[in-house]
Amino acid sequence: MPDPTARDDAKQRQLDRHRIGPEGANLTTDQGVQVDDTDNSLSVGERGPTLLEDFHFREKITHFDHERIPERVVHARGAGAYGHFQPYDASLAEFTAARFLTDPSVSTPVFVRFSTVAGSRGSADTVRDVRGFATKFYTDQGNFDLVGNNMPVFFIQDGIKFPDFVHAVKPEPDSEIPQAQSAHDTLWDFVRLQPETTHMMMWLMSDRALPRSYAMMQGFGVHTFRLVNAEGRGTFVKFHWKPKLGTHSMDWDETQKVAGKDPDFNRRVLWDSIEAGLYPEWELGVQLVPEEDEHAFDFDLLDPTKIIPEEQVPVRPVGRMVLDRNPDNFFAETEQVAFHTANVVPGIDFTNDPLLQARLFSYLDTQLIRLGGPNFTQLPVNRPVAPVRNHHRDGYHQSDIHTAKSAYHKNALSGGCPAVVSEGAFKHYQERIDGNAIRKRSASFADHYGQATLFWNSMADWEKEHIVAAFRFELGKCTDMGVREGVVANLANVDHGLATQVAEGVGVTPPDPVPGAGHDRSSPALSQANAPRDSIEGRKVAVLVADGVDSGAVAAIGDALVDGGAIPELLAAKDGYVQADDGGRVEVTRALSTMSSVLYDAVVVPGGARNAQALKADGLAVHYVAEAYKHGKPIGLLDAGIELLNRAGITEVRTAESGTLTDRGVVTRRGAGGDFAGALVEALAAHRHWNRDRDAVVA
Ligand code: HDE
Repeated sequence: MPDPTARDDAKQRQLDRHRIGPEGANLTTDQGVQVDDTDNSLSVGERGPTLLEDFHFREKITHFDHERIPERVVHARGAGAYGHFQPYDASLAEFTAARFLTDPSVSTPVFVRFSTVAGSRGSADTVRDVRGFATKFYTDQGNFDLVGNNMPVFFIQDGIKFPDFVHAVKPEPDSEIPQAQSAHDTLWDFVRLQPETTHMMMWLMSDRALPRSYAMMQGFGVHTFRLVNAEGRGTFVKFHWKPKLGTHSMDWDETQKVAGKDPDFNRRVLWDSIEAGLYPEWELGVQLVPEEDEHAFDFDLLDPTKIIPEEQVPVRPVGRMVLDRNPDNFFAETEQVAFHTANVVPGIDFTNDPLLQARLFSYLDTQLIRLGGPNFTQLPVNRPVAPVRNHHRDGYHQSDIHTAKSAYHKNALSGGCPAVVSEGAFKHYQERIDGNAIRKRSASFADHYGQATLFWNSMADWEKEHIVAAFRFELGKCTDMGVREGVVANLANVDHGLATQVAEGVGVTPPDPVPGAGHDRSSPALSQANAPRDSIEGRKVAVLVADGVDSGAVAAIGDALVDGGAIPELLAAKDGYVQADDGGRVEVTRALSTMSSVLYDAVVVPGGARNAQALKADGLAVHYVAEAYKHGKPIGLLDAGIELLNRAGITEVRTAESGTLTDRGVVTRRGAGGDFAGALVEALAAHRHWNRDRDAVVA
């Protein structure tokens, strides 16, 4: 159930002062003058020209004309929510002075924005892409922004290449095609010529690029940051978000279909789950590396194309974040929120990662144009809850009224205020740096393949199959054969088997093995096969019904799913209700035609001879079953409902003779025996079942 107390925090109280509703109000101009007609402009006679003096008309149109602001140059498509973060205990105090990470009595309000990277604001959610995972902590020591992604590495090592990378991945400049896709010549041309992209491309071709929901993906700060304790001692740190529901993905064919059936899929799931009180939750964790171990790894900690394997440095749990409130206004909050890697609080500092250093410049710079001047930090969503006092003045959209005569430091006229004090102030970490100005990448950044191989080696067989299929799809869309060849040649440095399989799929001669390439190390933490599979929370289940349905079975299945936090929906040929086998009515949630199997995590067909007969004759219902099978989803069938399997062309599955049986994630029951609902819940918690001949099914 929604916890109303969770919403009463310092940030929400601050936002309340800006929230305006229409209740009981009359329509006015922006000047507060009441308006008696907003449907007819002022004209000379009923059929004459419109008059310039119609200030209401002019104001209304002018405001409308100026409603749009530039979308983000990357991460334009996003969805956000408020919540709070709380540390478990004070154990991190040894490493950081940041109160919000070390005082377990402090609950810090947050705003999180999830996003895709390449697409425009109106593009589909479920495209193959990296997901942004940006968190603004409104701490009592100022705002801290953790502007992360759902993948722990990045495409490039130095921020100076970022415009090149983005120009390559965005739609091609002549035709502005394709939208929100990486499968095109310019991206892969960039990739083949920049081998440092290899590790990230392995992640992008994996199922990580197709998250089932934002609540089922990890988040990473990517760069190595620095924690600084009260004595000024630094410790290297990598930030991790681990989702309570585990890390789960969708099928590539499925995501492409969802992009048409419901382009708002991820945004909608986030919104609906918060409205339903199923609050998304993550655990914040840190990997800590003492400064003296800076050079103890076979990669450079400053290189953002590298992870620290969790087996080498475990992720230490720090606290919990829960998102429990949707925004009131998308534009005011989700669109105008401005994250910046430079927004740090005492106890957190930067490192010399050249990608991070570039970001420290870029975010403020882009926000100055996107949000129209330097006062965007005063926008309600961006305002810190910590007091803000300084000598910054004026500029577009200044909404504070500074009463002091003195806008300078030092002053005596305002009693020296605002005062510069040492206690509680941010103090930059004092790192000793000595060197010549030089444009040269360190040799310690040179290995572009070792961790790409580590990732590949760590994948389960089905994950490897998906990666090969993704490379084949992407390169298969490239029209330039040289691009295909270049990428395949590069992949030979990762794994010869991978390169060969990709080559065979895209009509390119398989490359020769690269001497010395590859190794046999792996990191089990990288595989989604090892994600927790103990919850069905948030999973949606389509229960197909027609007249004659076994209403007892429908109720029992529904109860078991709702108990576990899943969302069953009853779909029939038409909206309204169906007549159950016992003569009663079963309410229909939606018509089959308004939804699609790709919008559910499982499909269930209850028993009842007439029910099964009707569903078997309905091509759409049969398609739900076939397509769910193709996408590895659990399917539950009872008694006569089992007949839909054959009709859907699914022949390899063993079904129950009597009692309950699960085979390849298909749960069947004949008669009364066994725990059908329990078996279905188990199959649903397992998420997807890839041990099927999915290609044999027409869907
Ligand atoms: Fe960003 N990035 N980025 N980025 N980034 C932006 O800032 C940039 C990078 C990330 O929901 C922009 O306000 C540079 C890594 C997220 O509002 C821009 C470089 C990571 C978001 C920008 C990077 C990210 C952004 C566009 C290479 C993961 C969306 C609009 C040096 C750790 C935040 C804006 C939101 C947004 C620049 C690389 C994550 C242009 C120059 C690495 C989640 O400033």
